[in-house]
Amino acid sequence: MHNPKSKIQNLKFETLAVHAGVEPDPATGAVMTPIYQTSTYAQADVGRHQGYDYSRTDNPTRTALQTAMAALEGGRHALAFSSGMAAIDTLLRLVRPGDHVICGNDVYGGTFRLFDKVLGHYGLAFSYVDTSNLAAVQAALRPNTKLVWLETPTNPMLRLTDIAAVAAVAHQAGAWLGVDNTFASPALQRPLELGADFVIHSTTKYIGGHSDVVGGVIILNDTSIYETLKFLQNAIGAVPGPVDCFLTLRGIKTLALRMEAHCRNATQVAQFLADHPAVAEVIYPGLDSHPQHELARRQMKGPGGMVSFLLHAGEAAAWVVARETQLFTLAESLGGVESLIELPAPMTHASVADSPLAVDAGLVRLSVGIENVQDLIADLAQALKAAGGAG
Ligand code: P1T
Repeated sequence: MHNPKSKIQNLKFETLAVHAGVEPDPATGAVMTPIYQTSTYAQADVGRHQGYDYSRTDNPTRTALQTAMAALEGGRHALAFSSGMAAIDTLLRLVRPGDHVICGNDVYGGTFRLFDKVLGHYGLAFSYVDTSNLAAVQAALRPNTKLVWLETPTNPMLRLTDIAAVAAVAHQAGAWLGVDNTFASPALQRPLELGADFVIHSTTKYIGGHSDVVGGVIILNDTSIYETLKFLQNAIGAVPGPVDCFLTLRGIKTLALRMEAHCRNATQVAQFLADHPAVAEVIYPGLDSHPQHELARRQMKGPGGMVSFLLHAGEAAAWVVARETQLFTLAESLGGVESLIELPAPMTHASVADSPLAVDAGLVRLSVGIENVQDLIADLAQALKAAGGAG
């Protein structure tokens, strides 16, 4: 079939987002990847099939999503999963009992829960350190450290880690570096190009972009580790269904455009909050006041769509703000076109309570959407006014 895409080299990110993984369907010429809603495939003879024998093992809609994600992260291979947690869990099967993992001390509550409450029981040891402090990472490395795991920006404190610097010290110690790139997306940051061994995403967030699908993905370059992970993907079976793969692929096409709008709006929202008398602290990598503003400029193409803040009046006022916004929906998750607000301590990070990762009870987290920013600011202004009496 005529396929002009293969003749053009070094496609830019916006072009990859639209085209990567998407080829006219060989059976019909359908321009959009069909939803191959099938569990199994007819075989011409015993063991003789067209590359697909069972949909836990492989499915063409999933193949298209995996190809697209590998291209977007600049990696050789990608594997898709039924959730971000399933992707992380499958990746952690590379680590064996007796091995040690260094994990950032500010990560999604569910990641800490998986490490601390599930995998810890299978003989894996975890240390939680501030990975933005290179000396702290170095000090935590042990002879049996197999993996350094981090988010940048982190959830929910939006701290950054210098990926290239941590990759160098991890590799010197014989450990892998895995980066959860969910908050940045490959439109803003490509960790494999900075030396990371694995990138994972909760594709539920910016990759899908419309809050209508849950999924995860691992991207990597090493072909022999890919073969192991491909074996694990099939053996464990936490795979996404074809409709979920289709929805995620559709979201990807506008990723570049959406991330520009998220960054633009979040920058203005962060500035509005920083100037507001009720607000004690705004955490946003795009503000000069962010302690790693310089690293953000160097490592990321834009500061992202997530903003966290604290109010002078504390936790009670934070609850009022979260209740009173109307365009910002009070909900967990992030990265969709619509704006969301939440309080990490009692919501997304409830599982880190009473741990060294505990989050300030008054912290408010915004996922700034792509609506008109004046409407978003007006919504926050009225909610902050309503919170005026609280505290
Ligand atoms: O929800 P799931 O697709 O399984 O992804 C888990 C996950 C992994 N990594 C990061 C950085 C995440 O933020 C998440 C999920 N986070 C939320 C639901 C949240 O509101 O923070």
